[in-house]
Amino acid sequence: MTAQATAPSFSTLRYEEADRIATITLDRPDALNAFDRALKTELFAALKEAGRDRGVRVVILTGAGRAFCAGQDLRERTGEAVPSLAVELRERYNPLILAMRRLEKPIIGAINGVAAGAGASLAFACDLRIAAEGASFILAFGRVGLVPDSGATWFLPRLVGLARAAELAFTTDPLSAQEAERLGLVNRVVPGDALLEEARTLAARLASAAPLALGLTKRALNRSLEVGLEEALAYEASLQGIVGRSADHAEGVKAFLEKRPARFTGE
Ligand code: T3D
Repeated sequence: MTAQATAPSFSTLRYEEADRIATITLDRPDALNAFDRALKTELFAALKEAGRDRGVRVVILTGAGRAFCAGQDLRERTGEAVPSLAVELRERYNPLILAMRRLEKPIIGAINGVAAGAGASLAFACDLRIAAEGASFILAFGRVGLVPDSGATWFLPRLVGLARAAELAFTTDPLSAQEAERLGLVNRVVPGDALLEEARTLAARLASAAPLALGLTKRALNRSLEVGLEEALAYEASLQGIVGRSADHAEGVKAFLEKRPARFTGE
């Protein structure tokens, strides 16, 4: 266990860093961690911090209390001062989702409870999802007369197929963690009290892998969703040209031949 680094301070989330893992905990439990303006701003800043800090190799994203995230804070959507939702998405939610996909470090969503609306989108934007037994996903947008946003219409058909995505969006019925696992939307389901330990165990494994290779793998997987096979093959070759010259590749080969675990430095 390494000493905990000095973490930036936030008011709507907790940012903790230890053992090369940054854990971001959405921390507005009384509102089921719904996104108010401050949480969106701070989550964006926390992701930037995780990207900037070379000591961080993996991010865990979770929620405080009984929910993961209940989406947009609807208390901000009453009265005179309701902003244009198009502007809100362009300026706040969309940069957040893009920051998650562009962060070249794995993000593990530890889905501790309900993930609704943009909270579900946030879960979908993680690279891997481990869900607590009592967690659920709700495309709640339709319940308040909105369309799925923050990437939900993009991620969900790719994760579970078009028909399932349409059903979840049209009906807004909750999807249980168990059903989500069956559909391949979550990687595994664990008892609630084991969730963070499971996420940390997985994060520790990823934190000992070669960071450059992991980051470029995420980049290639992102890109694979947009391109044909020929372009994907060409891209893999160009990325392999980069990592093939890395000290970590040399170390991985050396460690294999010496029959010992590799010590990757990110160089
Ligand atoms: O607006 C834009 O910028 C566009 C982008 C939109 C993106 C979106 O996310 S739209 C969808 C917004 N989210 C929702 O519609 C979900 C609303 N919440 C719920 O449907 C339910 O709370 C849940 C199904 C998530 C959980 O239900 P339950 O019965 O377990 O809890 P509850 O009693 O409804 O909620 C507990 C408390 O959290 C309660 O506060 P109180 O009465 O104890 O003081 C409730 O008001 C609060 N809460 C839950 N969700 C939100 C919320 N407060 C503000 N905003 C919320 N989204």
